Amino acid sequence: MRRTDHTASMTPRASRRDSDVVLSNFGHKEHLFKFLVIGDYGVGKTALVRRYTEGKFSSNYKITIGADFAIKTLDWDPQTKINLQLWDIAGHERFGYMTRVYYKYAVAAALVFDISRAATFQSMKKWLNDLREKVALPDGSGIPVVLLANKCDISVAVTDEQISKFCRENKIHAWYATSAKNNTNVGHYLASTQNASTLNMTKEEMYNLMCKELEEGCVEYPEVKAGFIGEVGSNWPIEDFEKRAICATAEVQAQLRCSVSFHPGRNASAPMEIMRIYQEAGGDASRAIMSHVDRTLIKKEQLMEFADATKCYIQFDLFGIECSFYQLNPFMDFLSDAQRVKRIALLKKEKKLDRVLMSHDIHTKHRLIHFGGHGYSHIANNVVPTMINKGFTTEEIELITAENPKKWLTRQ
Ligand SMILES: Nc1nc2c(ncn2[C@@H]2O[C@H](COP(=O)(O)OP(=O)(O)OP(=O)(O)O)[C@@H](O)[C@H]2O)c(=O)[nH]1
Ligand SMILES: [Mg+2]
Repeated sequence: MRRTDHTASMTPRASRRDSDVVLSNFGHKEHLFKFLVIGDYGVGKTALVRRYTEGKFSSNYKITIGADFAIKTLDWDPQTKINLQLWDIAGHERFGYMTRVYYKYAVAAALVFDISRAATFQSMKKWLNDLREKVALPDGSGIPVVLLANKCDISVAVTDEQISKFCRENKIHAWYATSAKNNTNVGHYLASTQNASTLNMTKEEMYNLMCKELEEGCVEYPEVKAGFIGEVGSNWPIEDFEKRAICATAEVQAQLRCSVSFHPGRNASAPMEIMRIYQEAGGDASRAIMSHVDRTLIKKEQLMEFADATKCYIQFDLFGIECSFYQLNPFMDFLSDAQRVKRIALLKKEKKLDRVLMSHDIHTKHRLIHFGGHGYSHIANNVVPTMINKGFTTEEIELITAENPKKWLTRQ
C-alpha cells in the first residue's frame, strides 16, 4: 500500500512507542498514533484503508498477507498535526498467531465486519477478546474501539439493534455503517478530513454534486433531497479546496436560492474572509449562517464589526459549553453562557436580533442528559429564563428561537 508523501521515510518500526512521541518545533506539535484495523478476511479492511488514505476503491480481492500499513495525516488544529498510522491486519486465520506482535503499542482500533455476512459479525467477539487480551493503554485500560459495518451498499444481514446491543455490552465507543465502494461515512468536511478524490474535485464538480443533491437526491440516499448546503467547513488559513467549496456553494446558492451554513476556522478574520469569498462568487449573504461566532469572534468589537459588515445570520451555537481551557486553541478565551447572552443583547441594541440564532453544538455524549450533561433542553430550560430575567421579551425570544430558523430554512 502506498504511503502519503509526508511519511515516505516511516517504516512500521517507527511505531514503537508512537503514542508517546511528540515532536515540538517552535510550538508546533506532531503526534504519531498507531491505529489497528481488524476483522475477518474479505470484510473490506484493506478497501476501507485505501478509500480513506488514497480515495480509491477496487473490486478485486487481494488477500492481505501478515499486515499492511498506511498513513493519514490530519491537521488537528493550527499547531498540531496527527499522523495516523493505520495497521491493516490480515483477517485470514492462518495469520492469527502474529496478532500480538502487530497490536503492540496501538492506541485505538476499528473492528470491521461485512454487514451482508452475519458470520463476520459473530466473529467480532473473538477479535475483540483477542485485542483486549493483547493490547492495553499505558494505564492498563483497554484501547478505544469503533465498529465498522462495511459493505452497507450490498444487502443487510445484521440489524442496527443487534449492532447497538453488541456495542453497549462490549463497551465499544461507536459504530458506523460504511461502504468503501460508495464512500459512505468515509470522511467529509474540512480539507484535512477529505480523501484524495474529494480533494481533487474541481469547483464545477462540486457545483454539480451540490445541485444534484438539492434537486434530485443525495448520492447515498437518492430518495432524500438535501434541504440546504452546509456546514461548509474551512480551517484557518482557508485552504484551496475549501475556497473552491465556498465558491461552488455561492454559485449553487445564486442559482437555486437555497440556504447555506458556514463553519469558520479558529481565527477572528475567518468569518469575514469566508463571507468575502462567498459574496464575491455571487452568494446572497442574507441566506447564509456563520456558525461558531462564540468561539471565533470573542471580542465585542470583532462581533459588532462582522455584524455591520455582512447581512448573514450570526449563530451562537456553543451554549452549554463553558470551559476553563479550550484545548483546540489555548490562545482563545472561551465565552460563558452569560457572556453569550450579553453579546446577543449588544446585537439587540443594534436592532440585529432578526439575524441571531442560538443552539447547542452537541457532538460528544457527555453533553447529553443521560451522561450528566445539559442536553438538548438546556437553551429552553436554562438560557431562555435567564434571558427573560435580563430584559429580553417573549417576542424577542420567539424571534431568535422560532422565526429566524423558520425564515432561514424556507427555500425562497
Ligand atoms: N460492495 C462492496 N465491496 C467491498 C466493499 N469493501 C470491500 N469490498 C470488496 O470485498 C473484497 C475484500 O476486500 P478487502 O478489503 O481486500 O478485504 P480485507 O478485509 O482486507 O481481507 P483480508 O486482507 O483477507 O483480511 C474485495 O473484493 C473488495 O473489493 C464495500 O464497501 N462494498
Ligand atoms: Mg486486506
